Order: sequence, then structure tokens, then C-alpha cells
Amino acid sequence: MTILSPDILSTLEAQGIELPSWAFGNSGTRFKVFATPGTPRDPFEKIADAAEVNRVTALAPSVALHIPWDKVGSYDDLRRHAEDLGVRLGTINSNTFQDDDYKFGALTHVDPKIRQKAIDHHFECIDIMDATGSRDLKIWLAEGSNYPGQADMRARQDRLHESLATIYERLSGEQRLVLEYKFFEPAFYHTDVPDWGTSYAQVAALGERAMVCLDTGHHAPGTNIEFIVMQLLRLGKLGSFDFNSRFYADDDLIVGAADPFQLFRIIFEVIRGGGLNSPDVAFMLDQCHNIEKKIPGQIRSVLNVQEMTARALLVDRAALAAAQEAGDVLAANAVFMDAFYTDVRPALASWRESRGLPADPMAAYAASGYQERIEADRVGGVQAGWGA
Ligand code: PSV
Ligand code: MN
Ligand code: MN
Repeated sequence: MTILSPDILSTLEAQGIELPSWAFGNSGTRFKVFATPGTPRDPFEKIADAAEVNRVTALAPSVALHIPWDKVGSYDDLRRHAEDLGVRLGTINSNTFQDDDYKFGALTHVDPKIRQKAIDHHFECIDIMDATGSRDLKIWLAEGSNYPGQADMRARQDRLHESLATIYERLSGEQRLVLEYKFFEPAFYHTDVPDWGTSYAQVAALGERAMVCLDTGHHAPGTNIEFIVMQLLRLGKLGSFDFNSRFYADDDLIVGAADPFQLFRIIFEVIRGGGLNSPDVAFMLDQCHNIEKKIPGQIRSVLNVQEMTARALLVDRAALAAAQEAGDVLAANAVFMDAFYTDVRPALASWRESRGLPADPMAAYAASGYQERIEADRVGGVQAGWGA
């Protein structure tokens, strides 16, 4: 007898988590980027690695690209390559954080020529979306200032609105703009999009197809992230997640590694708010694997999300509501904790097997010989993009 009901299993079966192409490249800290044997040499190899994650888990049907890191001659070829391997090209991430011109800002810069350059980069990203069939343009801005008095924060908000509106206008059909926030880094005094409220204010001023992206690593320690999830869902503005985990700042570690309970609480609010498997709310990873193997790192990550989703689906919501209404604090908390403490791993393993998937995807990947093959074949793998 499985502890996972048919309803829960069909919900889990529909789950899809988008992988970031950059998770497969070499990355590191500002101190050192370690080269990892077998690292992809181009976007085609990154997609092939992402497809391996999907092959053993059936959880990762799409791959996000970062431009210019993943620029290729033909996006039609890249799209076909992905489809041949059973995955899709997903979100297109813009990049305005590695160009000298953007030292004092990109979409917020005082100089209209620099702003136009940054807008043109986003237009290029939208052209790529047209070719790849991607729906979402994800914008994270490394803009802000380091010293009080350095910048006119208010004027920068106004310029940001103007630039975003110009980009938004260019989207067509089902395409969306998702604006990611981050409380600090690389700017250390003020950041132009530091929090969900600013992101919300900016996207609300654009229109229906502009949404907020919530990166779980982009909050001050102690922030109640699930509250933000609840609020954005309530406002109909949660467009996507960048999942990862953090102990200190934007650590980009494996999701669920630092605080599985927080992941459980976040996913519970997603379920509560109708966001699970909703086309409106994209689940993505945004992680780096600096010292561990990258493909197994991604496999572990999607399994962690699946596991916490299963546990959050186990919450007896009727019992929870009854306890909440009765003001029974401890009973409500017990209903919640019972689900969190349930070990769903054996049930998930046998369910996977029943669908023709490996019971243990980590072991199946290790036994597949893929890692040995790429380590032998690929020489001189590339950095994910940072410092490149
Ligand atoms: C910024 O810290 C971020 O979370 C954004 O999503 C970027 O696109 C990504 O990391 C990769 O640098
Ligand atoms: Mn992110
Ligand atoms: Mn980040």
C-alpha cells in the first residue's frame, strides 16, 4: 500500500522543472573556478546533459538559456537538437551584467544610448524566443549603487519603467516578461529591483503578461519566503521560481539542501494558491555546481523538489482548516508537521519503477556510463559564463 494516493500521483506525474543551461558549465566563487572533467563545450552539449537528467527522472522537460552565454548560429538547430533528446528550450535569460558599458546601470543608466543598448539586447533575446519557441523572457538586473548619494534612486525607477515598457511592447502572442529581484549583490548600497514589492510595482505597471520571478536565494536571512509566495499568487503575479538554497547569501546550492522544511513550506503555499502545475507559474532551478558533479547535482535537485512536493501534497488540508478555524494552534501545527515528517522516498521509488523509470535515478545515472563517456570525450569544457 502506497502512502501516495492516485490523485497525488497524477499531480506528481504532471510536474516539470526547468533546468538552467549554466548549471552544466563550470562556475565558482570570485576566488576560483574549478574545471570539472566532462564539462560541456557548447550549448548543444549542455542540452544533452540536461536531457540525461530528464531521462532518469522524467521531471525536467525543458532547459533555460542565458544570452549571450548560449548564443548559437542556428536556434532552429538547437531547438531540433533539444527535441530529438526529448526536451524543450525554455526561458530566455537576458544578461546586462558583464559589459563595461553597464558599470553604472543598463536599463536604469542616465545615458539614453546605454539604455538603448540594453533594450536592444532584450530585443535580441525576444528574437531568440521567437526562434526557440520560448514563452518567457527573464530579466535580472545587476543595477544599483554602492554609496549613499551616488545615484538618484527615484529617477532610476522612472527610467527602469520606461525601459521595461519598451521591452514589454515588443513581446507578442503568449510571450511574457518575468522580472527577478535580489536584495543585494553586485550593488551593495541600493539595488534597483531589490524585493518582490518593487518587482511587483514595476510589472503591474506593464500589463498582464509581466510577472514576478522569485529566486529563493535572493532574500535577507530570516525572510518568510512562503508569505511572499502566498501574496504573489493572491495577486496573480507569481510568474516563476528560481529554486536553489542558501546558507548565507546567494549561494546557489542544491535546492532543499540547506532547509528542506522551507522548501516544503514554499511548495505548500504554491499548492494552497493553485500554482502547482499551473502554466502561469514556472518551476526552474538556478544553481551552480562548483565542487560536485553537475549532472548528478541537477538530478538530486529535481528529486528534492519532487520529494517536498509529495510531502506538501500529503498535508490533510481539511483537518488543517478545521484546526485553524477552531483556533487549535497545536493541532494545526501537528497536521502540517505530520506531512513534513513523512518519508515519501520508498513510495516515490516504487512509483517510478511502475512507470518504467529507475527507482533510484542517482544510481541509474552513475551506472549508465554517460559520465565516463563525457569525461573521456570532452576536453576543455567551458565556464558557465561568469568570468568568461
Ligand atoms: C542572479 O543572481 C541570478 O539569480 C539571475 O537569475 C541570473 O540570471 C542568474 O543568477 C545567473 O547569473
Ligand atoms: Mn536567479
Ligand atoms: Mn542569484
